[in-house]
Amino acid sequence: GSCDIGIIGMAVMGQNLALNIARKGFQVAVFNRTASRTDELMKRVEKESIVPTYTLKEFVASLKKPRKAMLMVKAGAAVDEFIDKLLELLEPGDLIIDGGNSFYQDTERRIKKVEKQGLLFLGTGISGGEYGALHGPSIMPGGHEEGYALVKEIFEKAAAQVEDGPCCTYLGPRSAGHFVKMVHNGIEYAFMQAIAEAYDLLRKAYRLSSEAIGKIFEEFNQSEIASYLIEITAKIFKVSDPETRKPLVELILDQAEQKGTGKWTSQTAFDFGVPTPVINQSVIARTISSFKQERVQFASLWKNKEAAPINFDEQHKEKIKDALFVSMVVAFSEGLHLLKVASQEMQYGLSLPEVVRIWKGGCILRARMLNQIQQALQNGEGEILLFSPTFLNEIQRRTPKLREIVALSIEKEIPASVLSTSLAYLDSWKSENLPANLIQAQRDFFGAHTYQRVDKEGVFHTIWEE
Ligand code: 2AM
Repeated sequence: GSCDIGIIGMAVMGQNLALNIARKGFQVAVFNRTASRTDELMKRVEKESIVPTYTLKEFVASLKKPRKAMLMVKAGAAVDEFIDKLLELLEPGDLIIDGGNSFYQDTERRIKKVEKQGLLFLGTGISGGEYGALHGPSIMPGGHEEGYALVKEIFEKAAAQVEDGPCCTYLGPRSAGHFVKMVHNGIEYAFMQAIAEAYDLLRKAYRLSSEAIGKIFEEFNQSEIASYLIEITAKIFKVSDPETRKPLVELILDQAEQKGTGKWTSQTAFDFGVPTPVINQSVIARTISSFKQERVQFASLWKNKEAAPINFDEQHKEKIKDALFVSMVVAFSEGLHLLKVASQEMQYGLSLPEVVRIWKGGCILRARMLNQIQQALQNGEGEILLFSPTFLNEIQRRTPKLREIVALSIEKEIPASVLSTSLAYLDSWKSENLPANLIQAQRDFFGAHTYQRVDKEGVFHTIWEE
């Protein structure tokens, strides 16, 4: 065969990635279970650069050796099915790449299976949505380093480009790539929820119109919180429904869905003993939103009263921006903390400055503040980003504003659980004393779990009650 790489799975991400790679001068074989999607893609391209195939055998035969077969199919069973089928058709030395959002433990299992047969495997996170896939995503590969060498040129050319290089680098062995992508998505959940809460305050506490809110986000996107998610938020408020002419966002049912990457981040953080409350809370917020009917019912039982709106001025705008800044830094800090601990536990050997570098373009998390974060990590400032001298001042200066915004949400009875959790997280870290002494006493009381003392060495147990 003559193709430099083959892609299986011609949903939008797969199609766009194939087009992107083909445009960079590579020949790409494509395959999809349902042939119509392959045909759909072929209508979008100059022939030659993309070779449609209609059986897996034909797909494999069209690939140059060592063959590179990339899966862009739905995470889960479909990935296992294709790996099994490919293992029958490929040869030792060939490479299988999983470009989906696979759970890292699945990737651990798959890589063992693939390498047992002498083939190479890469578990690769890809972020950037449809647009990114076509114009340059952030690519997060992990697995066999020899495998990466086979696709380095293709991936690095297909990836988004920023001033310090392509947004793609080999991250580490086994599931390192999928782990990093999972955490990326966890942070993404937190950003989205923090932004949504800011929106909720703007519309409910200040009673601003969608149009006015859109303008505020547009301004935010010229500030230190400039980021892809702020940018698309500003754009969303500009779109109106063609039928009713109302802002479309106001007509969208307030039930958030999830595919699991945020939940996995939280579950994994619990497994590794890393506190990620803001990420956890953003998963919970989506889950609560899904109980729409129940919320409607409870709201009518509760008989909410509408509070009088507050006048909105520049100061309020600054406060909300500062609150978002702190929440965003906290979300990054939590995610990076998890990556740091996981890298040790899983022996990924992750370079956190490199992780942050490849998040600077292409991906959903791209944000102006990543430059500073990268700098702080390169300087080796602190185990936890919050502690870095670079961010300490930035956060300390803005936290009183976050506190005011959280106080406002409480007073106005508007849930802002991610913003308030960001604050509680900061307040916990900066507490020299937490009430865990009482927890220890309770544990010792009912379960003889023992405790340590602040004034002397040793392990103690007390008969608290005769
Ligand atoms: P389809 O077009 O044949 O449905 C995203 O859903 C992509 O994953 C699509 O390309 C889809 O193929 C593919 N996919 C999902 N489940 C699959 C399965 N069990 N077997 C093969 N392909 C699957």
